[in-house]
This record gives sequence, structure tokens and C-alpha cells, in this order.
Amino acid sequence: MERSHPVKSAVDKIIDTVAGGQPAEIPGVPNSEPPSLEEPTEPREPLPPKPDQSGPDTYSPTGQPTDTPRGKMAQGGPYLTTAQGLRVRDTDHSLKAGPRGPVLLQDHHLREKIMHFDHERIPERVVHARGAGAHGVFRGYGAASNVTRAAFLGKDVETPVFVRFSTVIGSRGSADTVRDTRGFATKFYTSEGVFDLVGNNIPVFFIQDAIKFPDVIHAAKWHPDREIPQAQTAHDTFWDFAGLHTEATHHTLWNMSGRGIPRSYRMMEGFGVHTFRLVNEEGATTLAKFHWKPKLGVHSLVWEEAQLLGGVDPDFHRRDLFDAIESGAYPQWELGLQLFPDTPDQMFEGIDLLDSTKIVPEELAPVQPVGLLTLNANTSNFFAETEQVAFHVGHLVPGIDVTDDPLLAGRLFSYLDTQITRLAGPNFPQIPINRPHAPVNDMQRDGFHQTAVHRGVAPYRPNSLDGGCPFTAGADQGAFVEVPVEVSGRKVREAPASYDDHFSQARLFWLSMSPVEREHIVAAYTFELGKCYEQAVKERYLRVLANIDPVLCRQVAEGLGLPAPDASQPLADPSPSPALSQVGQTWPTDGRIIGIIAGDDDAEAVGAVRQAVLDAGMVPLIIAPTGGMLGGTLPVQRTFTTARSVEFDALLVASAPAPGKDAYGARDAKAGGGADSPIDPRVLLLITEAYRHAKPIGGWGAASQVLSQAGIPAQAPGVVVADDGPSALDGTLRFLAAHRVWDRFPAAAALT
Ligand code: HDE
Repeated sequence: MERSHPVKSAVDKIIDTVAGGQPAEIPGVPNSEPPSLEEPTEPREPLPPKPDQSGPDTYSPTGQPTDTPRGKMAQGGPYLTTAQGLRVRDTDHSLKAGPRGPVLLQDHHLREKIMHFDHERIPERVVHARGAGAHGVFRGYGAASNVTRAAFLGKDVETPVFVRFSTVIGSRGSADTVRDTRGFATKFYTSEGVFDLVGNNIPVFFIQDAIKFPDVIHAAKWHPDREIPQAQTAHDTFWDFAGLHTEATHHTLWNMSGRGIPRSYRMMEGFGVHTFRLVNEEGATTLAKFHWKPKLGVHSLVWEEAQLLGGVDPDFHRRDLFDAIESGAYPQWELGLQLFPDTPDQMFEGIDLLDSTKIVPEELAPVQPVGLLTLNANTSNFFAETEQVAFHVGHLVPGIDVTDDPLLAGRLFSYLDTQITRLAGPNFPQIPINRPHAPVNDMQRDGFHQTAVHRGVAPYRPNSLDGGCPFTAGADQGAFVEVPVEVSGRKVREAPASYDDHFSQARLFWLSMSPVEREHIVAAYTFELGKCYEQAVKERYLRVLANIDPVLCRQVAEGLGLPAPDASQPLADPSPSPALSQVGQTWPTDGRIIGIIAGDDDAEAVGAVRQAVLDAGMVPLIIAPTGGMLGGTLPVQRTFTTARSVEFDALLVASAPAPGKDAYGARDAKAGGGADSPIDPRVLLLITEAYRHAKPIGGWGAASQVLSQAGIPAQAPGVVVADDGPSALDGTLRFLAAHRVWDRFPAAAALT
């Protein structure tokens, strides 16, 4: 039975509130009420969360709906108290023997306050430490009912979800835009128990067997002596390992492509990676791979943007996700399935389905949509929700079972184990964000942080003292029953021969890329290997590249100033998979960030364009010489001091602002020595950078003057100079639909 979805109804309320007016116009303001200038003096209840925010659903530790309003889960009351609810008169001074006297040990408030503070941190995740989460809803299409009995995939069944996106290598405080794989983990609170789909934005993995996981992670993380570099693979230990452990070649190539530097979490695909086994009502099985397909398409940053963002806005992906949700541009993904017959050899078209370094090209097995995920509410407390959420590949529901992929087997052990350290004991499923929405009667008792109050005297089976409760269920009563697959074999530490092919699918990926994507891949390898100190490490990796493609190898070798080796084995001749390329289509521009460069003189036209951007479901940010209100009515969100081109997907130039009072190098290094230029030098920097990153630029009025001062031809690809704001916006959006003005990156003939 499906329950109504509290997140959804909360969001419906938001939509109702804004229906007649605007969606939240300045996402990111810290609170639901503007602050007063003076410190408030009247006691009052805490402010409610912002309308876009939601906490976890209010279920009991044993999965019972509590009907407690979400607000009641947070702290209440107008007065400061101790953790015991005792009101506090003074929290600014320790209890002392006289104003200059020693602090007294009897100060229980000081003791409690500092004790809690001392223990505020928990160990970060050993991998995927840096992340961002959001609440949402999943609606099944019913299209999977013939292959799986999973209730949440049923037609129009709505299931609350929590999704956490992450990078893999960096620590909790690392930058979002580093080159790395991204995690895409989804918790479905289904009527049959929690189902976790713990995937990545790359469909293959570095290793085929879980026993190698500590090795690849130790190699990719910082060097253990100096703990540098942070959050990146551009260093010797990673390439040392990757050159010796060639099963990582395919995944590493994806990392070196645009997939390693997504534009946004909203613009990433997600993959379950492993092959799973689906079971339908009749008990028939089908092998399947899970895919998330973003409605906005798959898009990436360019490397220079990613690097600049690491300093300009290390929270770029988090901010993008939160702001999009707050402004009503709810990100959506379709869940899709690739289906394969459950044959004894578990192969499909010669591809080993148990080898997580291999994909099945979509051209061979199309991704069939089975449901829609919508993220529609931000968290209200990062720690309680995003930090404490605990995913586990073993959280399965009837209709979805695992296969013998040895990588999956290790994960089935690891994800419970790691929580014992991180969340300090076995009761982490009782933390509010982890609570199932189905009744829990597991006969587990006690342990650290037990929050359930269990009843009865007989937490064992069989019993008669508790009336024999709880009873086991049959498959027809919703029990999970493992598929009774035949298993046999000699006990060996070996891999099957099919696992020896480390290069053919890397070559398939390379051959599927457009020329400009190949350029970016060459540049990424050249950068990463160029940051290594050891010649042997670089030379060895060139041998790996030679086994992918001679052109790739030669171009990288040229960049490194090293000879290009020959391939050590015959190159495969796979058919390219066009579905792997990110170039060549158009997508919706919802939630894109449009910077509008304004002076002091053009508020009316700027206001109209800003409104048009909002109406088109995007986020306009007005960039003006100083903060405040442009023309007294339009909020300025960036100034020439605070803006940097990398924050925007496209720029609209409405004005040719003269240099501001602070436009000189000593005040703002971005201005350099350009105070003599007729136009503020920071505006010229904004435009030239956006141009270099192949972003669309539109303008009207004085725009041609700005462009010519910046040295950008008005006829250049992706530059739209129009008679008025609306036409400039229209023209710009046509380029933005393709994500970037790809023609600005002429690909070298040698790579085509
Ligand atoms: Fe994970 N992984 N992993 N992983 N993984 C963790 O679990 C592990 C693998 C993935 O947002 C840890 O709770 C092993 C593949 C995501 O909270 C840990 C192996 C894929 C997340 C762990 C793998 C993933 C994790 C760290 C080799 C893609 C973040 C903290 C067999 C399909 C989830 C934690 C979140 C997190 C172990 C390989 C995805 C240590 C042993 C393959 C998205 O348990």
C-alpha cells in the first residue's frame, strides 16, 4: 500500500504559494525571514525552515508513521536551554570565582557545551566524503512489471527518495569541481522496505574484484607522507597504479573525458554499474543494468572552468543543486533498464555481464524507461541528513536480487561494516534519514544509540511467550526470497579469462567521441601525467594509451615531450557507440544561470530580460558595478568585484559600463591596470573568459562596443548581437540548448 508523499505535498504548497507570483528569485538567502539590522530582543519560536527545505519523513525508529509535523523534529521554544531542557541565563561567561578569578569545575553548562562541541565531528566517509543531498519522489511507469515484482516500479506508484551525490577521492571540505568520478546514490523508501541504488556517474569501475578496492583508493588519494594532493588523480601514485593495473584503463578514460568534470549534478547520468538479477511475479529472472538519464542532458565543464571554480566557488555543484531546487527548477531523471536474458554464462553479445569494467552499448541493448525521479526539496540540516545517510547495496526489495559480480560481493560486506565506525554502532538504521517507511520488526535489540522502545519479552524465534511473533512471510506476503541459482566451483583465487580484456572497450569509448571531446581527453591525460614527477610512471602510462589508440598516445606523448610507444597487442575494432558522446544534440535549458551585465542606466530593459529569463525557467543574475538595487527595483546579485565568468552558462551584455571606482589592480587584481579602458576591465575579463570557454554571449545596445573592446568579433560563433533584449536572449538560448558553442573549439585535423 502506498502512503501519500509528505515531501511532495510540502512542495505542492510551495508551488501554490508561488503560483500567482514568482518562484524564489534569489535562491541561496540564508533564512526564511530577512534579518533586522539591530540584534532582536523579543523571545520567539525559532524561524521555520525556508520553503524549499524539508527534513526526513517522520517515521518511528521501527518504521511506523508518526504523523508528527516535520517542524516538531527540530528544536523548539523561544529560550536557550541545556541539553536537558533547563533554561539558561548566560551562555557567554564561564562560572568564575570573581570576574578575574579561576573558572569553577562546577560549571555544568560550560562542561556540557564544550563536551558536545568536542564531539561534533564523525569520521568522514572513507570514499565519497564530499557530497550533497536532496529529497524527492520517484514515480513508476509500470513498464518494468513484466520483469520485476518490485512494488515501487508499479504504474504511478510514488515513493519518497533521498539522493546523495558525491565526489570519490576528496575529503569533506574539498572542491566540487575536481576531476573525479561522481557518486549517485538513491534511497527509495518503498512500501516493501528501503531499496538503495548506490551508483556512479560512470558506468564502469577501476577494478573487477572488490579485494583491489583499498589498492585503487590508496593510489588515488593523497600521498601518505605529505597528504597531498587533495581530491585529484594528477599525481604519481595514481598513475603508477593505473599503469600497472590495466583493468582500470576504461574507467580512467571516462574520468579523463568530460564525465570527470560534470557541469552540474543535475546534468549527470547515473549507473548501477553491476548487473542485477530481476525477478517477476512468476519467478522468471532477467539480468539488468540500471541507468539514470537526466532530463537536462549530460554536460560538462571545460577543465579551465573546473580549475577556476575550485577557487572561485568550491561549492559550485552543491550550490547549483540547492539553488535549482529552491528556484523551482526541479532536476529530473528517468530510471532506465538495460535487460539481458539470464543465461547460464551471464554473457550478452560477447560481453561478460559480471565484469564491472565493461558496458553494454545502448545500441545493443536499449535503455528502457521505467520511472521518473524528481528532486523537489532541499535538506534542512546537512549533518542530520546528508552526512548521516547510510546507503547499502544490500538494501534490496523483492524483485531485485544481486549477481555473482565479485565487485558487488565485496560491496555487500563493506557498506554495513563502514557504518559501525562512521555512525558508531549497529543502530544507524534508526537515524531519521535512514528509517524505513515500512514496519520494522527485526528482533534486533539494544546496542549504542538505541532509540526504539521495543516491547515484548521474546526477541527470539521460535517463541510462544510473545505469541510466536513475529512470523516469517512467504513470497506472496511480500518476503524477499533469494533467487535459487545453482552455484558450484573449485575454491580458487582466479578471474575468468574474459576479465583479461582491458582495452577493447576503452577503445570503443575513444572511437565514440567527437573530435572536440577527443581534444579534451588528450589535454586531460597530458595535464595529469604532466603533474607526475617520475618519468617511468609517464612512460609506462603511454604504453597503456598505445593500446587504446595510436593518435591518443602520440598526442599525449607530444605534450609530455616523450616518444610514443607502439601498442603491445592488436587493437580491437569495436563499433562506436554514438550514445556515449555528449556533443551534437540540444536539451532544455531549465535552471541555467544567465549573467546579465548591466550599468546604471538601463534598468528597464534589463528588468524585462531578467523577467524573460525567469519565465523561461532559468536563473538570471544581474551583474552591476555595485550592489544594491538597479534602478531602485532590480536586485543586483553580483558586482564586478564578486562575479567570475565560470559561474554563468551564458552572458547577456546590456551595457558598456565605464570602469568602476574600484577598477584598479591594487583594489581588485582582476582589474589589472585597466582603469584607463573605456569599459570596466572586469567586464572585459568576464566576456573574454566566457568566450574562451565557448559559452554563448548575447547583447544589445552598447554590447557591440563591449565585444569589440574585448576583441571578440560580432560574427563569431555563438555571439548574438540583436536590436533588443528579448531577441538577444532568444538567440543566446538557441546556442545554450547545445550546452556550448562547440565550433569555438576547432579540433586539430590530426584527431579527426
Ligand atoms: Fe562504494 N563505498 N565501494 N562504490 N560507494 C562507499 O560506504 C566500496 C563502488 C559508492 O553517498 C562507502 O557509506 C567497496 C562502486 C557511492 O553515502 C564504502 C567497493 C560504486 C558511495 C564503500 C566500492 C560505488 C560509496 C564509504 C569495491 C558504483 C557514497 C562510506 C567493491 C557502483 C554513498 C559508505 C553515499 C561509498 C565501499 C565500489 C559507489 C567504504 C569496498 C563500484 C555512490 O562502504
